[in-house]
Amino acid sequence: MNKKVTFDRGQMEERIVDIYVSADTLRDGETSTKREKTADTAPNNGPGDQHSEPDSSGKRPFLVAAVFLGLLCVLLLAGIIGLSVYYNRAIKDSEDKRNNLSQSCSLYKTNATAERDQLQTRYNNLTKERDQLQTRYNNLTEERDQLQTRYNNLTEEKGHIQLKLFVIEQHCQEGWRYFDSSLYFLSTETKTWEKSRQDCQGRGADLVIINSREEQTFLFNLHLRAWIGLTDSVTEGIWKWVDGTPLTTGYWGKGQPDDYGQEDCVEIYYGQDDPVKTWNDENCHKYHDWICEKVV
Ligand SMILES: [Ca+2]
Ligand SMILES: [Ca+2]
Ligand SMILES: [Ca+2]
Repeated sequence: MNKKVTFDRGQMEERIVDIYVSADTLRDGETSTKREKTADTAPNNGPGDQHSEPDSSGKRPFLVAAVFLGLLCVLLLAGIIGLSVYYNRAIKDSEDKRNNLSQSCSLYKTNATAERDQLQTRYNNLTKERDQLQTRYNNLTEERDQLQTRYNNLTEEKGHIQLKLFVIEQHCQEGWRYFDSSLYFLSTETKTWEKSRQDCQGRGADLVIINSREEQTFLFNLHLRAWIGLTDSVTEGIWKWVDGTPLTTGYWGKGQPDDYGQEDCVEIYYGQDDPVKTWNDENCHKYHDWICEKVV
């Protein structure tokens, strides 16, 4: 029995040994051999020695675990410290980048503001220059329009003058006289006042109307006794020109008009010394030369 027990204990110890061998496979083979020898000699020892060996081997796993846990804790602590350092460095780098970015933004904002102010100043100057140019353009446009109007008027006047010169030249070739914008036809025969007027109208004119002292003098210097376009045949004493206008200034000769024997038509004659006192009212049926006038 004892052997059996011992044998059984031996088996048990062998199993225990096997367990520790498995746990200490990383240890060297010498130590394992010693344990096996010890297990082989264990049946020769007393009961007290057989119980002390298993107790010493049973504490080692816990020691290994403690060491392992300690190492694990050290590794964790080192990892935490490393992460903390990395985190702090990352935060510092981030703050540095943010500060740099903030400084860059501030500088960019300052430059952008200065550039914007310069552009605004240029814009204001260009706007002012544009307004001045617009004002000059408006003035030049107005001046151009005025010059264009003057040019048109001068062109029109030139046309009138050319036409007037053509008419004057043509009439002068036909024996008419020109004075102060009027053409005068001097008859070469005698007729009554009414027939004389019809002759003038047939020439596109009428008996002369004396409008000024200068015209009176001009006619006086022609040394003619001739009918002029003045009559009071409608109302005695109310002298009117052939265009219907009333007489305002008359160049009557001395004692005229006298309506001697009903004289209702007027002649100009040159037998006086004073050129502005040469008119006489005369019988309209008498024959005299006549003077036609055409205003050009
Ligand atoms: Ca006249
Ligand atoms: Ca009369
Ligand atoms: Ca008379």
